[in-house]
Amino acid sequence: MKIYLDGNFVDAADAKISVFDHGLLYGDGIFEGIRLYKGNVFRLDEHLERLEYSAKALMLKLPLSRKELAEATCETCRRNNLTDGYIRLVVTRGVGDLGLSPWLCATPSLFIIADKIALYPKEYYEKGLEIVTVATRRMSPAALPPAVKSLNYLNNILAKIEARQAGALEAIMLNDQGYVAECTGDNIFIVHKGRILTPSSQAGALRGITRDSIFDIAREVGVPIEEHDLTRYDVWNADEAFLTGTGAEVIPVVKLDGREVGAGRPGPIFEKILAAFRRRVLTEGTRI
Ligand code: PXG
Repeated sequence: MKIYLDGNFVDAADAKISVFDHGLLYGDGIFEGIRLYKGNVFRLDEHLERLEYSAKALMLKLPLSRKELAEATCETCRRNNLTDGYIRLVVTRGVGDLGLSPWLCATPSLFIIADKIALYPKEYYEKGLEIVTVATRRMSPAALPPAVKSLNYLNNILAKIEARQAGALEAIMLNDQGYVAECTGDNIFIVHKGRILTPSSQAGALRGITRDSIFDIAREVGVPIEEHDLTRYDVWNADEAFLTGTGAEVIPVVKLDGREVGAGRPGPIFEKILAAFRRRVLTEGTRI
């Protein structure tokens, strides 16, 4: 496997980052997880735009332009003869002395891994996920804007541990006001009386690229969709619920906190959305 690392393609065994990199020492860095479908990098431009927004928020200067980043991403796929897979693009603050200050780091590092993806087991796409709400809250925007896709995922990792301890594969995280924010690595949607509802980024949801595509799909299939504050009660009493993310794609939720959601099986609006999503992943984006 060839990894893009700061302008060069190196073998995976040689793709190494310094122990003085602030991405490792402080989680000072950003990333994107991107999907490749039959030679199409899904919504690459949108991913790179979000990367630029994350960089701006952290006052991190990206080492390449958007066009150059796109080219490096596609070239990484080509070098690995990959037509389907998962791309991880990471920008770290770079090497610096010990000490928090980002100004100690002269040059950011950029690496791109293009690899296979491990999805949720197939059966969950057919029968749906049973998830739980966990005690760990989504980071408050007053502490760190949740829209920044940073290398600080401990908050979500604590929630993931709680989910596993409760026997669930995914968990809902609430924001500090107690409203539903999102899951540990996925956005959440519910269907209520024919409308699709999802928490806003102000409520703590990452502006997911898959989430964005659901807005376009809902318009295409003629189902009203809007951002709305949601409580656990709203999800318990929804007709349908589903999660979206680059890794998970679109996956149904049939139980939350022991309560069946809707009929306890994937619903008709979910099925419609999923079918449209499967069509779009082959056409929306950038050919490698
Ligand atoms: N919320 C959070 C907190 C995420 O990390 C999403 C929502 C969905 O966004 P996209 O843009 O992917 O539709 C994410 C992204 C993993 C993994 O290994 C998950 C994500 C990113 C990277 C790795 O589970 N989810």
